[in-house]
Amino acid sequence: MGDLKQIAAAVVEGQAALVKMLVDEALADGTTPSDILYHGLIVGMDIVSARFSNEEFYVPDVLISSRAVHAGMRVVRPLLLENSALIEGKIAIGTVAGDLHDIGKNLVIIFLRSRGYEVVDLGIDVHPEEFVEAVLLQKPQVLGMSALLTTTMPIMASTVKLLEQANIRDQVRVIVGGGPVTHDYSMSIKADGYAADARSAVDLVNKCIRESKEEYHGSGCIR
Ligand code: B1M
Repeated sequence: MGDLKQIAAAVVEGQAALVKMLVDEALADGTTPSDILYHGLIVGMDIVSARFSNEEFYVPDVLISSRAVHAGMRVVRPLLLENSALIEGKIAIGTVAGDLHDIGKNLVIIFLRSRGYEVVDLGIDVHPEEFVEAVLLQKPQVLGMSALLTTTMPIMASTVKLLEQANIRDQVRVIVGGGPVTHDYSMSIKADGYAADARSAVDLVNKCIRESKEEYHGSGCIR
């Protein structure tokens, strides 16, 4: 476990080259790619995520650590995919129409990708029709919407309604987040879940993906 602790520490310190070297060494020593991912890279990113939540780390720290985690992921991902050791899950996520704020959304994406999820970044200023199109074309298990303005939050409700009208609401878990969004709001628009920050967004997605695999129908991931 010594190597894995070093990998986690190097992720926290944001040392990309060191992470890659330690991952290569651990593989050469016979550590499994799955152990490297779950007991090294993800442990490191969980520490980063906790420090970010506690305001010990700021956005640039997260970006530097994310570069480091991705240096390791590039090595283990192909090996994990060979063995299907990654949790299979696809998330499409965007900032709603009229809203250009994407720093928070991008952090959520970083944490999700660090967990091994495939993320389709729909960008900013995404209209309900574009969210619906993404569900039809990309077939994600989870659709994420981010809003930072009180004036753009209603787009989340319009999107849920449009998914219903298109008869595809039960094909996807809808999760929402962003500054003015609350748990109560997510329930009022019949979303499946709300996350206050990037760390809880990953926990929520984990739960949604597990539920979607059990052909879960009806109420949402957090209710
Ligand atoms: Co704007 N802005 N802004 N702004 N801006 C806010 C949001 C504001 C609160 C500032 C204020 O007045 N105190 C205010 C909104 C008020 C309101 O409606 N409640 C505001 C305003 C009014 C505006 C303009 C209208 C200003 C103007 O032009 N008059 C304008 C609108 C432009 C538009 O979008 N159409 C505007 C513009 C901008 C900039 C372009 C200058 C810039 C955005 C740059 C960019 O994103 N590329 C900007 C910024 C940077 C901010 C503040 C200062 C910081 C936002 C941020 O990035 N936070 C913000 C004030 C503030 O929040 N303190 C403000 C850091 C980020 C890590 O946190 O985005 O909350 P956050 O994301 C978190 C969680 O919310 C959560 O996880 C993230 C990580 O932990 N989360 C999710 C986010 N999305 C999630 C999705 C999930 C789950 C969790 O699941 C799908």
